[in-house]
Amino acid sequence: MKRAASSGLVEFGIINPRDFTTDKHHTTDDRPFGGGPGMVMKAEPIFAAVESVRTADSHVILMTPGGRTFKQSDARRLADEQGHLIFICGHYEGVDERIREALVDEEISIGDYVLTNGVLPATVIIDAVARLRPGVLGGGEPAAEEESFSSGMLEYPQYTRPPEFRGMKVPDILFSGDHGKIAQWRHEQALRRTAERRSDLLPDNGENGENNT
Ligand code: 21W
Repeated sequence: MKRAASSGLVEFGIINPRDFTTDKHHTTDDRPFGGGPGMVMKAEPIFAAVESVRTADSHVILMTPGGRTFKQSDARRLADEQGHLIFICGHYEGVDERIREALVDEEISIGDYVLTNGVLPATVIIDAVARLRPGVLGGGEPAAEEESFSSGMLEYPQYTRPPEFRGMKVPDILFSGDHGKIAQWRHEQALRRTAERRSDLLPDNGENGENNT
């Protein structure tokens, strides 16, 4: 990401809602109306912060445990967005609902576990999206997307030198020079591995809507 930013392929910025407060103590959170535990992020500083950077075509994303779970298909969709992506990272118990109502285009979670805030989730998404932008991945690969996830399956087993390591041999087929057979073997391996570990990724599994391809 650092290299991509230095090369001008992507651009990152961070803004702090605290810098958009108007009170003496720079208050960004407050107690929930109706009572209950924890604190809620106030609407005004977040509106002011987002409005200081957004443009007509900005896409505003709220990182929240209650959002839709992030998928590779979302990474592709967000990489195709024309304007800036703006990530709101909540702290505390959540954000004032009016932020969702009037500021946010979509809500995203990265999975079913509890973190302290939305900063790591936003960084995960930024990485997944930025590497899909033209020129970012580099390294000669025509498509970083080509292999593992965009085919909708897990990776096939990969080997490099040496051909034997601590008695463990590289499968003979990979030295056969028969690229058709190698491709077929890799496909079988990927299929078997996917069926064993992640049958939810395979077609005909009903809930395949947010999978890859
Ligand atoms: C954790 C916020 C728990 C809120 C009403 C009253 C962003 C995240 C987060 C956090 C709660 C993501 C509630 C996966 C995550 C994030 C901080 C609970 C309950 N509702 N993806 N109290 N996991 N986490 N609020 O934790 O902001 S994306």
